[in-house]
Amino acid sequence: MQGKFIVIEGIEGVGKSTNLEFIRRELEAEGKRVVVTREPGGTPLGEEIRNLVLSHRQDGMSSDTELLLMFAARAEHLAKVIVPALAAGRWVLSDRFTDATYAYQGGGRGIPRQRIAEMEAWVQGRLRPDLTLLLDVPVAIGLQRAGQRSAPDRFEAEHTAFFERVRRTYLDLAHLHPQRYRVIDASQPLEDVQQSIKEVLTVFLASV
Ligand code: Z5A
Repeated sequence: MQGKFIVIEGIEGVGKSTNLEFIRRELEAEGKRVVVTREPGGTPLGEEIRNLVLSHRQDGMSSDTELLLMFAARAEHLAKVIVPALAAGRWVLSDRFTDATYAYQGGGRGIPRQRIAEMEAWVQGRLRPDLTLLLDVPVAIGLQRAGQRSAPDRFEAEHTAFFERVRRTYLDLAHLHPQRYRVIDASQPLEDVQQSIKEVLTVFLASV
């Protein structure tokens, strides 16, 4: 049987990495075989692209170049990891996917939505996540949580207004795709966030 594709999204610092392991454990406790992966990245080539797009060596990269690199990494990720895993009945749990492109390159950089939709159709065909967990926090909280770490990468160095547009785009996407989106208030204490995630997973698992 085909596996399921779950994606976790949100602005930086919302707690995606923190909650990824929690979700993996919940799914494995239900007997699912889980592949945990991330974007950009998830393959050797994709990780090289990740280094390119995050690095300050590439400050000034054009928005279209950035868009194409995100989809190049994604094409490799789909071909080498996501599609084979789903076909083998595994559940794929990804830290970000194409909605990050709508949010960052679309909302953040201003690339027209239609152009991203064309690339999405070309690279993915009809493959979309079965469930998207959007961890939502006000930008100030996300930046404050992320700011406790090392030097900011090329995206993290953006201004608050950029992240406000990214957050707005994610919330718009959740409104546009209510069948697969679940929005979690990630400004709550971690135990409450994980309780909310658990409730969403319980309903999802019962529905598949
Ligand atoms: N990008 C793009 O532009 N286009 C695309 O198509 C794709 C990606 C796929 C890399 O992503 C960049 O790529 C990203 C968008 C771009 N840039 N940005 N910004 P990434 O996902 O690897 O990087 P990130 O978003 O910067 O992730 P992050 O900063 O590591 O955030 P996180 O994983 O969501 O947060 P965390 O590390 O789990 O938590 C941050 C801190 O908060 C940590 O100390 C936790 O202990 C703490 N935390 C977590 N939850 C809580 C709660 N509930 N309360 C209190 N403290 C908490």
